[in-house]
Amino acid sequence: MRTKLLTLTLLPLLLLSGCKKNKSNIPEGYTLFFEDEFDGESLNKDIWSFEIGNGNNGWGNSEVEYYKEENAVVKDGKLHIVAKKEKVGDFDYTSARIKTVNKIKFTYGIVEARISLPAEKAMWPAFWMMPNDSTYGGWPHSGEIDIMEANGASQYGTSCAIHYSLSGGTHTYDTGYNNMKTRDFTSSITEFHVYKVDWSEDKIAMYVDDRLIKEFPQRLWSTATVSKDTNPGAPFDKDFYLLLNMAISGNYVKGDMPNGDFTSAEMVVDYVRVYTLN
Ligand SMILES: [Ca+2]
Repeated sequence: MRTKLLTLTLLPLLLLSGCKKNKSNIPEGYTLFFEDEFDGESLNKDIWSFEIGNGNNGWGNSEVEYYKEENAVVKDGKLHIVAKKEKVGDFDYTSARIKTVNKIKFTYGIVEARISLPAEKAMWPAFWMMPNDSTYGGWPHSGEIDIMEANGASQYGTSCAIHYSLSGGTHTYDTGYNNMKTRDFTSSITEFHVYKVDWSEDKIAMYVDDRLIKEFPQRLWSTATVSKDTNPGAPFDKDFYLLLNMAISGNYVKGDMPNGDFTSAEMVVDYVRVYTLN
């Protein structure tokens, strides 16, 4: 029901933001549920909310940036998430992190974004999804879907992952790695690629430029708070929302810090689109 209401609310927005561009690309059997082409002059706050600051212990990951609104810039039809050497309080770096919590949320669908990433040490850009209501409990019990993460020091690699909990309560995750060099790509993460998840009751499949990187079947995942027998799709059977951010340093890049001459780096997002099943 919630999904239907949201679709109706978004209809004028979809018309305005130009579904003309990609109508022919809608996967068969799917409907365009949401898109942001970043055609305006600022971030649409009916869609996105900002996260500000450094969270708790660097957002739980020992990240060193301070997130600000000013570091998310919309221009030339694209969103630029700018990581900078810039002092704010005790922090030496700034960046941006945005999310659609309580605004764009859905269960199952195809989610994709066209993104270019900086090949810059200590940068940790990500396109991911978190549970809107955490029905199964706090992280990791309600799950996390990482469509794309990258370590800026690795110019040809991105990864994808799902996080969840085992019956005893332990956090666990499964990952897939995309090496652009060994997959016939001639380009690096700095060029635009489409990062995509096909999320259904049966599987979560991750793609880069329509090449399958990893498929996570339902039998893999679980949550400690409900039985697999009664809730086989849990925790990935509830509404999730979208996030885009670029962290600096942190666990994923093994605590790497930017080079001494680092000034700024950009993660550029051309569009984000969500298709849901008819
Ligand atoms: Ca665009």
